[in-house]
Amino acid sequence: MRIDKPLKLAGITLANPLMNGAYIGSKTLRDIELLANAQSGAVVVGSISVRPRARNPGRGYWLHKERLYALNSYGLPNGGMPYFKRVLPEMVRRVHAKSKPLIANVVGFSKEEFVPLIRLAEESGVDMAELNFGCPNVWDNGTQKAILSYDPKLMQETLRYIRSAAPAIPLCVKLSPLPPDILQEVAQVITDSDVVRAVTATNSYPNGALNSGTRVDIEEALAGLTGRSLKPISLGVVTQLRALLPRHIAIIGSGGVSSANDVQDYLAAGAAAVQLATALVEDGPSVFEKIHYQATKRKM
Ligand code: RRO
Repeated sequence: MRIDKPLKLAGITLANPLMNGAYIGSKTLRDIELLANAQSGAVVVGSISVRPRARNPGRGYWLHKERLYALNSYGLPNGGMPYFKRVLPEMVRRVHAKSKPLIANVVGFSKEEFVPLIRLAEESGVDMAELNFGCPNVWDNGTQKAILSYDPKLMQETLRYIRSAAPAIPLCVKLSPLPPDILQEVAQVITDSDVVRAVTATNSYPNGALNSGTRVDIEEALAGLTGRSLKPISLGVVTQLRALLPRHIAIIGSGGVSSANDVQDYLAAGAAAVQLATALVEDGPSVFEKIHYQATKRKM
């Protein structure tokens, strides 16, 4: 299995199956410039919300001392539509200059909010919009905002509304790690939606508790779990989705990818491509080069 060969995903071409996931280092023009120069097959920008958002108070990110997992609670900080109206076309130019597609991860707090975000992506020349249905860390006066992934009915309504707006670019849905019963229902909703071309599985596992295994600053807070411990869970979701979704819906695996072996596991489970986030926080964009090097050595 080689990873340095082009592939098609939802009609767009990638030089290889590696890309960053939307993460804390994929939000500004400077971030996107760095990612454009990395040895990935695509770049993801975001998450982008309608209105600008500040970070949640506190550190935002904790790594287990033996790197078994990370926890994050940033709360979707980003410049919102005002910022991305200005910079998204330039982000597209810089990523296309490296012969890669740009994927925009967008998040609405209602079905209506997704549409202007998708329009912004289309008008800016973005190649695919990834709908973030798994954002775990947004709280309002002590109440957590709904995580769409766990509410198939709301997801169905949202996708129907989006379909009626006739999006002009392919759409991908990024899901949370789902338990088996909800997973089957969600797979059916996505299949029936007639508007989804790809699924990213998975976002972080919501509402992990900070504890003594995290390195510093133990606080009373809930946070999304990512990294190595998430991998078997996400890999299981990919395996189940691949069996349930029709072949024309591609799967992007995400959760604990930091080596060629991880990539191979996701591709073997039926993913067409993979996203990295925690490994990028820890090691920076050179992790892509490391994976290509490992893949050559392993004769993947
Ligand atoms: O910003 C975050 O806290 C965050 C988001 Br929007 C997300 O989708 N997943 C995550 O783990 N953190």
